Amino acid sequence: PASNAITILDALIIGSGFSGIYLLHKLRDELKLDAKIFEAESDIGGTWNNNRYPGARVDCPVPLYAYSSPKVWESWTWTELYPSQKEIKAYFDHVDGVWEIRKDCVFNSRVNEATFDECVARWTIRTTDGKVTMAKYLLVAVGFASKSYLPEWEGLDLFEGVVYHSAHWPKDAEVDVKGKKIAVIGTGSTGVQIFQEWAKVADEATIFQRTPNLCLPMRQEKLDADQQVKEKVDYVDYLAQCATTFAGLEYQVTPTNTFDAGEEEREAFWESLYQSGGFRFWQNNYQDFISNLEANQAAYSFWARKTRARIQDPKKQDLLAPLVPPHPFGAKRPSLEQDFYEQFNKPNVHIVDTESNPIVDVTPTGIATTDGKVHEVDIIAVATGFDAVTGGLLSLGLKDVNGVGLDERWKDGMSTYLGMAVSGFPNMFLPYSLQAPTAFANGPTLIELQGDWIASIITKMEKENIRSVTATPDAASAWNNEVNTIANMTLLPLAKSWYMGSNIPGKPVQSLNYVGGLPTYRERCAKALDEDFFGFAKA
Ligand code: NA7
Repeated sequence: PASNAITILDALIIGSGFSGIYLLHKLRDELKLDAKIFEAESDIGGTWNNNRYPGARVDCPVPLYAYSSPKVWESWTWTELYPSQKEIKAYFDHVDGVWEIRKDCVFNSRVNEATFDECVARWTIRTTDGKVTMAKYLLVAVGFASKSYLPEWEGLDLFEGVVYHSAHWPKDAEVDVKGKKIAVIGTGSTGVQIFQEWAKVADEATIFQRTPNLCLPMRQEKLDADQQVKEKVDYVDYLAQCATTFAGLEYQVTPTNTFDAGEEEREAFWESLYQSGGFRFWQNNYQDFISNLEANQAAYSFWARKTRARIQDPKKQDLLAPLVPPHPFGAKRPSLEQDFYEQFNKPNVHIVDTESNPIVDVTPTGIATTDGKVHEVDIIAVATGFDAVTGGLLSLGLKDVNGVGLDERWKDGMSTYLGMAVSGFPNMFLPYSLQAPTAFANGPTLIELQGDWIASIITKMEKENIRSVTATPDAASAWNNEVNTIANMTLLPLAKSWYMGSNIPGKPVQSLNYVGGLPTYRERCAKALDEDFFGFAKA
C-alpha cells in the first residue's frame, strides 16, 4: 500500500503489556475482530520490557501473576515465586508462542493523536511516523508506569560517570559496579530493588532517601518444575478462588478490628503475617488497618521493631525505620525486600537523608545536597518513579468528540466511569488505568476482569448493531464520587505518593485508584452489562 494509505481496523489496542496482549487475544481470537496492537517500544511486555534495571522483579507471586488461561500455564513453569524481569520477559515470549501476539503488533509505533468522528463512528489514530489508522474501538492499554518522572536537577547531562533512570535502562547494559562508588536516588520499590543488588557488589554504596519505604520481607522461594506440574491439577480452582478476594491474592483482609484482639494475640498475628511474607502484613491485616490511624500506628510500631532489629547502627535505624511513622502504613506502597536492611550493616553502605538535605543538582563528579556536600560517585541509578497512572494516557493526544484534549478536560481533576470509559470519548476503553483497583489488585486478575468486560460490551454492541457507546456525565460523576468517598474513608490521602498523584509537582491530587476491592468492582462492572449499558449513552 502507498505510505499515505489509511489502515482500517475494528479495534486498535495501544500497548503490548499484560492488558494489551490479553485484549488482542480476546478481540482477535474470540470475537474475530480485525485488531492490532501499536507498541511504542520494539517488543512486547510493557512494563516488563521497559523496566530492565538491575534487580527488577515482581512482588506478586506466581502463578497468580500470570494469565489464568490453561493454554498458557499448562506449558510453562516458573523458577521463582517472585520472578525476575528476565523470567517475566521470557514468559511473554512463551505467551507469544501460544497466542501469536507479535504477528499483530506494530512496533516502534507511538500514538500522538486520536479523534472520534461521530458521523462515521470511528476513531482516527495518528502515530509519530505519520501513519493514519481508523478503528471502531480504541483500547488504551498503556499501563500505569509508561511515563517516567525525573525531577528538574541540573547537571545530569554533565555527569562524567554512568547515569540511568530505572525506566530507561539500556537494553543489555551490564553495569559493572565492582570496585565502584554507586548512588541510588529514590526508595520506591525500584530504588530498593536496585540498591539491594548493587550494595552487595559495589565498593561504596549510597542510597538517597527522602521517605523511608516500609518494606516487607518477600520470602522468595525457588520453585521446582515437577512440583508445579503436580500442582497444576488444582490451578483452575485455585486461580478462580483467588480472583474472588479483595486483591486477587491468596488471602483476604482479616474481618476483625485491631483492638478487638488483646496485645499478645495481636503480636502473634502480626508475627505470623510478617513471617509468611509478601504483602500479607498489608493486605491480610485487620480490617481497620488502612482506615483507623491508631490501629495503623500500632501495626507500624510492630513493623518498626522488627525492622530496627535487623539494622545495627542506631542512626540508620532512625532513618530506615523511624519510631514515628513517616506516613500511615500502606497509604504509600510498601515494597518487598529480601536482604535490603542487612546491606546497611556493612561499613561501606550509607544513607543520605534528602528530606533534611534535598538534592540540589548533579555535578560532573557526584550529587550535591543543600548542606553543601558533593557526594562523589561513579555510577548513579535514578529511581524517581513515574507520572503514574495518568501520565502515559495523557501523552497520546486523545481528543473528545468536540476536539478537546483529555489533558485539557482533566486539568482540574480526572473522572471516568468504572475506570474504563470517559464521557465524550465514545468506544474508548481503558484497561488497568485510573479509578479502577489497579494498584490494589494483582495485575493479571484485574486485567482479565476488565478485558472480559470490554470483550462483553463490544460483543453486545456488535450483536445489537450499536455504533457507539459513551459514558454519561452523570455516570462518570457518580463513579468519581464513589472512588473519592471510599478513598477518603482510608488513610491514603495522608501520604504523599503516586496513589494520590501527589508525587508529581502540580498534578491534581485525588485517588487514582478505586480502593473498594475487586468483588465490589466486579459487581459495578456487571451492572453496566446486565442493565442494558447502564451508565452509557448509545448511538
Ligand atoms: P516510586 O514508588 O514513585 O518511588 C520514587 C522514589 O523517588 C521515592 O522514594 C521518592 O521519594 C523519590 N524521589 C522522587 N523525587 C525526588 C526528589 N526530587 N528528591 C529525592 N527523592 C525523590 O517509583 P518506583 O519506580 O520505585 O515504583 C513505582 C511503582 O512501580 C511501584 O510502586 C510498583 O507498583 C511498581 P518520596 O517517597 O516521594 O519522598
